[in-house]
Order: sequence, then C-alpha cells, then structure tokens
Amino acid sequence: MSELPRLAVVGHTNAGKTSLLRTLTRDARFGEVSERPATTRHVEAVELMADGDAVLQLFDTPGMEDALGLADLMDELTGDGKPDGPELIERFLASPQARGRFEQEAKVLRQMRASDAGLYVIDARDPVLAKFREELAILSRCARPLLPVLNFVATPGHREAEWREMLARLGLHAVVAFDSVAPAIDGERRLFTALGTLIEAHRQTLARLTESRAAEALARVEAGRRMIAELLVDVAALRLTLDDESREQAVLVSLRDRVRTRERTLVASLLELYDFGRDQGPDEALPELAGRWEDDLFSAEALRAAGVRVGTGAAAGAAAGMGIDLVTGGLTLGAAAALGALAGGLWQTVSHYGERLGGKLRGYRQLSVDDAIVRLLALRSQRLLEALERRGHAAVERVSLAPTDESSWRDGTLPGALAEARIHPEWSAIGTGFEASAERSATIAELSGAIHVGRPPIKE
Ligand SMILES: Nc1nc2c(ncn2[C@@H]2O[C@H](COP(=O)(O)OP(=O)(O)O)[C@@H](O)[C@H]2O)c(=O)[nH]1
Ligand SMILES: [Mg+2]
Repeated sequence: MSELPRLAVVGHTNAGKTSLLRTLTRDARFGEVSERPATTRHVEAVELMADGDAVLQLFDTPGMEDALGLADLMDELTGDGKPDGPELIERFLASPQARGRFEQEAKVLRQMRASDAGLYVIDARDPVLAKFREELAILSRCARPLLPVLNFVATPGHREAEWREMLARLGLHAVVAFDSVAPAIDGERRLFTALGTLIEAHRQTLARLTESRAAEALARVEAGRRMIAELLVDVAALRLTLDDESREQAVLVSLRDRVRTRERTLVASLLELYDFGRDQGPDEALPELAGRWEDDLFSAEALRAAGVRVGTGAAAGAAAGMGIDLVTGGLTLGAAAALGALAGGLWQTVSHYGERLGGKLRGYRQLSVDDAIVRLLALRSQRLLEALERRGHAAVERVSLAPTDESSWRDGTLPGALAEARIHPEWSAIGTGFEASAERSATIAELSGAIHVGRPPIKE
C-alpha cells in the first residue's frame, strides 16, 4: 500500500488551525484551542478515516509568529550562493536560530518539508498585511503545494475578497473558504477536491475520502430523522391506564416523566450521533440551545414559544395528558376529539380498541399525550438536528440557527403515521407492554420522511 498523503496545517498564530482540525476530525477535544497566541507548541498528528481505513494524515503545527524576522534571517543565510527554496530552508533548519528564536517556525517548516502539501489557514477578518506575504513566501520555499483556507468567513466583516486578490497575486489560485465553526454543508467536498488537484498523486485517495465522508453525513442525518420519528411514535403511542380515579395525579406525573426522560434520551443520542458531547451536557455542546431543555415540555409557555397552536378545549392543563375514556371497550366522543387525527376513522378505531384491549379495560380510563405536545417535541428535536448539522466541532460559542420548515409541525395536519401510532399502545417503548414489530419500524421509517432538516441533498 502506498504511503498516506500527509498534510501540514500551517498559518499565523490564532488563524484557526487547531479549530479546522477539530472540525475535520469531528473531535471537539482535539488539541488545545485558545484566543491566546501560541497555544499549539508542538506538531500533533491525526488521521482521517474512510470506511475504516486511515487515508490521510494531518499535522497541526504551531503558529508562525515572526515571519518578518525570519525573512531577514533567510536573506542573511542566502549569501552569495543563490540557493533554491528547499536549500535555503535546509540552511535555516541547520542554523542555531532554528533551535533558538525561530524554534516554532522551524517546526512548521520541517513539517512542511515532510508533507505532501500544506493547508494555509487564514483568519479572513485580518487585514492583508505584509507579514502574511512574508509568511507565504517562506512557506513556498518548501516547494510544496499550498492551499489557502479562508477561515472565519461566517463572521461579519471578513475580507474574503481582499484575501483572494492578494493570494492570486502570489500565484495561489486554488483557495477554499471553510469556516471551522459554521462550515458550509459542501465545505469538506470543496476542500478535498481542491487538494486533489494540488496533489495529483493522491487525487483518488482524496476522492475516496470525500465520498465516504459524504455518505457518512447522509447516513447520519437519516439516522437522526429516524431517532426523532421513533421518539414521536413512542410518545404518540403512549397510554397509561388509570385503574383508580384517586391515582389520576400520580399517573399523570408518571406519563409526563416518561415523556421528558424520552426526550432527554433523544438529545443524548443525537449528540452522540454527531460526535458531540461525549462528556458534555447538551447545554455545553450546544450553547445556542442552552436552557431549551429546561423549558418544561408540558407548560403552555413552551407551546406558545414554539408557536404551537393548542386546539380549542385543550387548555394548558389538558395538554398535559389527555384522558381517554374507554367505556365498554369504546371511546367516548370527548376522547375522539382528543384523537383529532383519528376523527375520520373513529369507528374503525373503536373496533380496533375493542379487539386489542378486549374486555380487560372496560370502564377504565387511559391517559395519553396530547397532539400539541407531540408537535412541540417534533419542533424541538428538529431544531436540535438542524443545529447539529450546521455546527463545526470547533464551535465554542453561539451559532445562529437557520429556521427549518416548521409550519407543518406547528399547525398543519399531523402525519398519518402518528395517527397509526395512536392506536398501537404496544408501539411505545416508554409504555407498558412494548412490542417491537415490523409494522412499528415501517411506521417510524415513514414518519422520518416528515422530519425536516434544511440540508440540501448531496450532489453527485
Ligand atoms: N467564530 C469563529 N471562531 C473561530 C474560528 N476558527 C477559530 N476560531 C477561534 O479562534 C481562536 C483561535 O483558534 P485556534 O484554532 O486555537 O487557532 P490556531 O492558533 O491557529 O490553532 C479560538 O478562540 C477559536 O475558538 C471560526 O471559523 N469562527
Ligand atoms: Mg493551534
């Protein structure tokens, strides 16, 4: 097997080199990131995988801090001999200054020489100053292709156009914009494609990496949708039997707790799916959503905030857990209204209950969760999925959330799959008498198509 392509991630201190690597490796704990200069003092290696194989090696390097000083030294070292770029770099690396004042720069240049190409990370908010030109001139002496990566392009006031102009003047025409905190959905593809044109020998490897990462991303969002659909089925199907009227409050509390716990489980699973927060809570991993989980699901306030219209007759209290009266194996009309989505097939439903529950529940009441709560759960979890889709693993602060198509979940007709779940109490994994069935799985798969995430399909 041929050697893995090696990429040195280089650039000015604080440009976001370590952050870029966090996002590319999907590891929010890679290296150390800080606003203080010179946080990364050593070269640190990491591998990117495709289908379980390591396919690319990346090296995080310390920042170049004194390009102007180093340029002066290089002039001195040039002498009369007219050395070419790599010769001059070797001279510098052999000089005492490479172990002294320019120790950091020496580490960077050594890594560049040992790599197939360099990613030159730029804080695109920085004015285009002479020191950057010097930095690029020194790096180009390593005789390795260099791909400038414009970071911070999601921050207002960036100078992407000025940077592109300057880079073009230096002969660097392949440039990619990649914000490590809020990367564009196709950002990685563009980055690796551009790299493939620069290191032709590894073009196929990079293409393979791009394809496998795109496939993983697609599988991830599909899995996310399915997890949300499963939560909705669990909640819509949930029924707790009230065998003794005096226990109504206790059963209601149990019903709410089961739903709240189920939501927390979903949040944890989604965070894990997106490689976030293995040892963080959702508030740390996703500060932009901080506190949302604390908004009680069963409060009228939470419903209002999410814009969920609560139907007539469903007062805040009633939204908490709707009672369904099972009188002699059937539903009372009041209960039928609660199951709005079922209204059309009411009598069918009644007979269904009759079959399913038989005489056992005659005269008993059951508590279930109102549609408004199901809507709220769908909205909250959809927003979380959307945020995870858009968040780079370098993010440390708030990221604004693009609105998803939420209208259908706010006040539109609920998907038929949910009505189906309503009449299958055994489909609720948080209820009593749970049975996983092929029918339940098919309903979850169907429902996951109704979970909207503002992610354009990946182009072939
Ligand atoms: N908003 C925003 N902040 C970033 C971005 N990239 C890096 N940062 C922040 O910039 C600072 C320096 O980043 P770091 O990765 O340590 O830079 P390095 O010195 O080049 O490794 C840290 O506070 C990062 O959180 C970005 O694309 N957008
Ligand atoms: Mg760093």
